[in-house]
Amino acid sequence: DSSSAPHIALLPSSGMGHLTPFLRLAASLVSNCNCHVTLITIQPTVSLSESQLISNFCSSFPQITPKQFQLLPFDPSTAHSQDPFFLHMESIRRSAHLLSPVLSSPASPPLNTLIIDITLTSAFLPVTSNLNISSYILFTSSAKMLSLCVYFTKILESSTESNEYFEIPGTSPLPISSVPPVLFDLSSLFTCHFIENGSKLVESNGILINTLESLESETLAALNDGKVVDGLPPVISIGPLVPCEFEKSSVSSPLRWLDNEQRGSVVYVSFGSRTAMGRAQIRELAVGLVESECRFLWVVKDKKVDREEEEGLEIILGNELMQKVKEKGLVLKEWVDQEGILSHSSVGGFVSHCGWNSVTEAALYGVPILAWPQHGDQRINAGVVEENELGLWVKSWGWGDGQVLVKGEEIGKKIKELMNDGRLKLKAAHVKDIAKKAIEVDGTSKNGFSKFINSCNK
Ligand code: BUP
Repeated sequence: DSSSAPHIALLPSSGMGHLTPFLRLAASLVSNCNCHVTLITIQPTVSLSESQLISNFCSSFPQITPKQFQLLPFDPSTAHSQDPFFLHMESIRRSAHLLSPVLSSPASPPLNTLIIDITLTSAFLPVTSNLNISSYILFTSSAKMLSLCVYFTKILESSTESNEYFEIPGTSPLPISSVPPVLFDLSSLFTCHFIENGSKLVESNGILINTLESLESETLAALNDGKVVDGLPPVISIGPLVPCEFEKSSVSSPLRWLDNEQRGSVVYVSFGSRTAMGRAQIRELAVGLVESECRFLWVVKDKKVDREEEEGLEIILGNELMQKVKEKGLVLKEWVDQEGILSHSSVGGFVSHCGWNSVTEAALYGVPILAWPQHGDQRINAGVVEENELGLWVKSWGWGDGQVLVKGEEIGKKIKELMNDGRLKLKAAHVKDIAKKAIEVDGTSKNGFSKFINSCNK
């Protein structure tokens, strides 16, 4: 009954890792829950992929109202970060007071909820109280990472921490070696946002999280039972958010190449939308892929922001290595249809940085992961992968900061191990079954959506 369906506005943050789950959520609210949806589109975006995805989304969903949110001019030298995505988040946060006028025009039905990206929480919660609407936060990473986010100030205050683990009540010990290194620099922009957002979460009406309940049931229970912090609003797991048709248009697809490969024989290699490995490590990875004796589909990124990519892979690898790579696999330096790849029957393994969206997609399609976390939340997410036996993780490979150069020979061996591990394949297939159930009627994701919609209508 769409007459009682709420009107919900969504405010995504910078980068594909944030925009993608927001648009999947928006699509689900419109198509499965009959909601009225307003999408706040931030101008300009950092990457080309973001503006392309927004435009594809808007043409696929004409019933959604896009509202442009033009950012104020911003001088990056006034913020403590070099990362274009974090700087963009800061610029959105500094423009927060401009959102009220954008949302206050009369709407039918009237707007009753704003879903805010976790990175923008503390700056935009006041907007929802001005407009007298509910506020929900979308947490785009794992529940384990959420537990760190809400508990982090307590860790800073406490003097009793061990040198090896952070103890977050009700959850398994978190190795300090998995904590995002940037959090040890209290003056960094990321850490300032993390602390402010984490401490303001209690003031929201609820937290939606793109995780699969059964992968993280213990952590979710601790969060919801008030064990981690007192007074946290409901944490509702709505994951895995499902990839949609609009993500496919106008992106190149190597699916035809995969059609000619044998079932489960290809390893897919990608480190997400914002990780550019150092060139020496890219070369070792190339050697590793060649030595793995597996067929591979490798997506290479040489620059953090796609607009800046210029050099062909020949320049990075040199002609001889490039030739060998081309004989054994398909290598691309462009945006690909990851969902199409992970759901293809020829793909049998995924070398991944463990960005949370990639982990949820691997779970949904039952593809075992070789975790190679590079920065941020990715070691914490790799821990979730390892605990659930959705993949392997060689912890000694370290962060992707260039301090450890992992040799090609070792990479090749691990990939071979990943692709020949029958037990892991079964485990991953089991996770896939659970993920499919979660999105069916009465599944944890479907029930999470109902709980959220019901609370919007109260
Ligand atoms: Br690259 C790439 N095609 O070529 P993560 C990524 N994706 O569809 P990240 C493509 O972008 P954060 C490509 O399926 C996933 O949904 C992929 O998000 C898609 O990692 C998304 O995995 C990438 O969370 O973001 O980009 O590093 O750092 O925010 O986790």
